[in-house]
Amino acid sequence: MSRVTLSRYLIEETRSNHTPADLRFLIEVVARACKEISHAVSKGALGGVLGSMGTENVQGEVQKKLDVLSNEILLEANEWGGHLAGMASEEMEQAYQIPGQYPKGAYLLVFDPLDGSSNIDVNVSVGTIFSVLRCPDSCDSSCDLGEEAFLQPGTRQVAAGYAIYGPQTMLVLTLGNGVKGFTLDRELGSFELTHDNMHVPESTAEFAINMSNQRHWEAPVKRYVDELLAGKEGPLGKNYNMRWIASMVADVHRILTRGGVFMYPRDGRDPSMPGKLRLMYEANPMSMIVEQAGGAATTGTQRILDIQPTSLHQRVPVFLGSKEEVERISGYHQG
Ligand code: AFP
Ligand code: FBP
Repeated sequence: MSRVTLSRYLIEETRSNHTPADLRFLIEVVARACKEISHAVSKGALGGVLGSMGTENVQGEVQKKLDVLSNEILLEANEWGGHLAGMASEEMEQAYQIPGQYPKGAYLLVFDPLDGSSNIDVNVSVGTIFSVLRCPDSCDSSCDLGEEAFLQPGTRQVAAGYAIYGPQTMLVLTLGNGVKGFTLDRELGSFELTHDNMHVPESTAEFAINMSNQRHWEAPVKRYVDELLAGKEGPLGKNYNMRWIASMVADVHRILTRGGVFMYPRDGRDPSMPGKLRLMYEANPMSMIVEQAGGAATTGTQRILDIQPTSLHQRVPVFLGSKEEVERISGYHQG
């Protein structure tokens, strides 16, 4: 059987599902940037990319060299092509304006350039997460793009994906009709379709949560995790296994591959911080992917994709993965 590259997949999508040509171009450019990031990640100490920059991002987190480099790679790759009206990144306080010498396009690109950055220096999987929205009509080519243009619920995403830089580099993508996984062929330099129909099994026996925060969780989360830990002897009647990679990309990739539930709940320590994960850069794109793969994603009380964002760097509690488990968690929140 002939191999299906990302380019071929996108061209066929244009023909059969009328994916616009500029969206196709956008995805190709993002994929090329991810190849460059993958290359930098794989060089590690040899490329001088490990360690911190000594700066903090808008979230008050110490920036790693690779955080900053990946951000620059994505900005530079995407600013000139004429397909974007603007970009927003987890690493930048404000929206990125397309420089005046380039034309503007119909889309907005939102990304977390390097997710799981605590893993970089210890040689464990990291990733890039991205989300594509349409720019509201009110922003024409002459306007300076404000934060409001980006504040659209996740249901409006026209595409979402992530690249995982692990033993293999993969690009996982949804254009709103299922989830496809492409593996980077390093010799050819192209992403090849290897996972045609990624699907999250409805039920699971695996969960992912940072257990060190247990004492700060709310009652429904405590109850649910206690039941998981009780195993066969508990009310759920089966043994569960636990995995925590500290990179949402890697944890979600495992769930897309063999099922499971991923949780980053609200934390009682700081009432002004409803969870750790960012709605626009992490929760929305991952929720679209998981839903497109037959799973579910909620804050406990609301479907994540329905949230009307109020700010670019907003945080939300996240429970996503196998439907049965996510529904149980939602039920406990309602109860
Ligand atoms: P970064 O955005 O700093 O890379 O953090 C990644 C992340 O938000 C998410 O990918 C992980 O699931 C989570 O942090 C890990 O958090 P812990 O530090 O609580 O393990
Ligand atoms: P494999 O030999 O099957 O790869 O197992 C690996 C391993 O022995 C250790 O690398 C790892 O610490 C452990 O299993 C993980 O075990 P658990 O499933 O209990 O988390």
